[in-house]
Amino acid sequence: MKRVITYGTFDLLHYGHINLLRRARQMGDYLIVALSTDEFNWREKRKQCYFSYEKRKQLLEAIRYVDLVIPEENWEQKRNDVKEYHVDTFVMGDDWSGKFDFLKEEGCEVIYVPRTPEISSSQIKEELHSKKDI
Ligand code: C2G
Repeated sequence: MKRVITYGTFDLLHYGHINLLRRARQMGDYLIVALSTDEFNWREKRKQCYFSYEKRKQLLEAIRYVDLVIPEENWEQKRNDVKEYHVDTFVMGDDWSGKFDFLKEEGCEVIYVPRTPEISSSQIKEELHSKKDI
């Protein structure tokens, strides 16, 4: 069984996230999503999520491409995750291109896929906010 992993916040789930998850799942037989916790998002990315970790986890677990959701609590856990979950392939959008190549040292394939253009959780928030002001 080929095991794939990806990491992210996945707030305000949108079709860009779904494209990523579908493509990641198509690279293997089992997809693990390491979902950024609320604490990690705020401490490390200064991201205040609209949905809590539990709600974002619930949404991800409802997606046919996702087999397991685990918490992402720090930047350093990836190396250990790859070993602990016997991961064969690591996939991220290409906005992260090159950032995680060190995982190849663990015998893990590292693939960056093109981001879906013109959609992001922050863009959704901004556009909804500006509409509210009309
Ligand atoms: N993504 C995409 N296309 C978009 C938006 C996002 O392909 N239009 C991809 C991102 O490249 C990423 C995944 O969807 O691979 C999740 O995106 P975010 O939730 O924004 O994740 P991010 O905040 O980048 O956190 O340790 C890695 C970090 O946790 C990634």
